[in-house]
Amino acid sequence: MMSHTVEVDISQQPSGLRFAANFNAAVLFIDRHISEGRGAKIAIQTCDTAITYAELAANVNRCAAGLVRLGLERGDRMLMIVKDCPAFFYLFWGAIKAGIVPVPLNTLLRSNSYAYMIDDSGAAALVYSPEFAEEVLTGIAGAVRAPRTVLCTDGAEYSLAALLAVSDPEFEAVPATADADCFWLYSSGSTGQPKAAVHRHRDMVVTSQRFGVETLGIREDDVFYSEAKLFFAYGLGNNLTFPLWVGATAVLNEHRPGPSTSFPLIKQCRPTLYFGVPTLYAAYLQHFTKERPDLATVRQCVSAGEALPAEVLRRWYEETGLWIMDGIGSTEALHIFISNTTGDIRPGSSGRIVPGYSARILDECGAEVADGESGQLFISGDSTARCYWNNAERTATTMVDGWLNTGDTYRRDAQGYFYYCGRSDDMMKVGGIWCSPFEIESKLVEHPEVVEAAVVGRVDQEDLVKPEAFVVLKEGHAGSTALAAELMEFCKDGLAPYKYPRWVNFVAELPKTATGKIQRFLLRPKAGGQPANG
Ligand code: 3UK
Repeated sequence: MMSHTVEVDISQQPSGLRFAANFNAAVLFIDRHISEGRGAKIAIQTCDTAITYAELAANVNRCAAGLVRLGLERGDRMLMIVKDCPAFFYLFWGAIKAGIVPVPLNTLLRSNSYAYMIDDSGAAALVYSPEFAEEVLTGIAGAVRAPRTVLCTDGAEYSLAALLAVSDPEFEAVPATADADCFWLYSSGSTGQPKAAVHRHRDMVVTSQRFGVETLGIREDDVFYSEAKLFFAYGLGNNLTFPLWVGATAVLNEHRPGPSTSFPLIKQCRPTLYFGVPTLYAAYLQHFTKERPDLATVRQCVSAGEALPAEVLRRWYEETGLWIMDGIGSTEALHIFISNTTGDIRPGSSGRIVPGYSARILDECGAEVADGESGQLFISGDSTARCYWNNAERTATTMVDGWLNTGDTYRRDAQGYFYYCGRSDDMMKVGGIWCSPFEIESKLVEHPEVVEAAVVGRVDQEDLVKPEAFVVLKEGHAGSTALAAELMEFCKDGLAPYKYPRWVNFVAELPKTATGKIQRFLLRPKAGGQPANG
């Protein structure tokens, strides 16, 4: 078995991660723990089960063997619409071990998005949790070319559970290299069509070591709890790669995060590291008068996904005695590349560059700006995606000479602290998840009374961004509170639930350029329409 392992030289910090010529990440993140004597330790904890490292390794092998038996081959893509549960781990690592490329998808999406991703990826297989059957099966029906193999994790006759039951618990990792393609993650674009960031075997090692170990200080005795789900790059790092890198324990919540599902689990599993998003920190603060989570064992809270308003940070500290470490990451970079650190938390700042990464802030001409001035943030580091799948144009504009254009406007002060100043495009983050104005506008104009619509980000009383719609109605129709409510419901029905506009304004016309392009920036309540921190 160990012939496929790697030597990652983690003694050479921060300069040298050395990968063996033959490198399959699954050996390091899964099998290593058996050879290092962690077989009996709990790797995954849920509200009703605990999976040891030995069980995890055996099920990863069964999954790899089972997928191969189903006819999946090296390089084939396997879409995963799977809730946070042990099967997510078996599928993700089983695929990687067999040289199959897992592609975890956002489980909140609708069938048309799944249909698009099935066709865009040319996936050979798709695995889903029974909870998502309706949207997933409709998506498959709507795709031009359905995946050859479709598997439900359990509950169905032809299920992953049944496959594991008849598969071998031993599996030799397929030879790979640190630079070989390993897994993909989709990221949304401003025109609404998502694009897949292609990540390599080494990328998870780099994020686990650079941000996990060297910045956050993750350890073997940690218990990880992530409110962000595993299908986000943020959640995938927090709860899947980081714990498995140091041989720690991950706590999984298969339900939507919120006081009723998270608080009992936190009480039961006693995490030491807590990963949230600004929207949830703010929502929990609102809820504190009724009920509080038991954070007695937590030594560090982390936030990412969107800017953490300074006020939320301060109030969380007042209420819990815990500082939140805000950091910016992206799907393309895989995890956090600029971050605050324990003992050095600057409210309103994203912190400083994470070791192993470099940042440049450029003006429109591509020249580096002076300290204190804002510009486009570019970063480089060893965990950035090789390319976007099947999209040479976006690859060429986003990944330039080893630098990744983050699409964010930032400024850096003389001490090296970075301050978020908004997006450079029209995209917005709602609850840490991408929201394309174009997608919401397209939905609104499907309504029989709507002629056209423009959507922008507006900050709410918590300083967090939510979509706001400006709608032009057909002649003879008048705006009303009832119609505004109807349009919100209409959007909730056809879009991922977090994407509906929280405010609807009826207007006579929309501001347009001479070429007819909507000038969304003229509709934004203030420059950038972004949180007023920093
Ligand atoms: C925004 C932030 C200000 C920013 C992510 C941690 O969010 C993640 O990845 P996505 O691809 O989005 C990336 C974009 O989100 N953003 C994220 N964090 C912050 N803006 N302050 C922050 N702290 O626009 C960025 O370009 O969904 C976060 C780890 C892994 C991730 N993928």
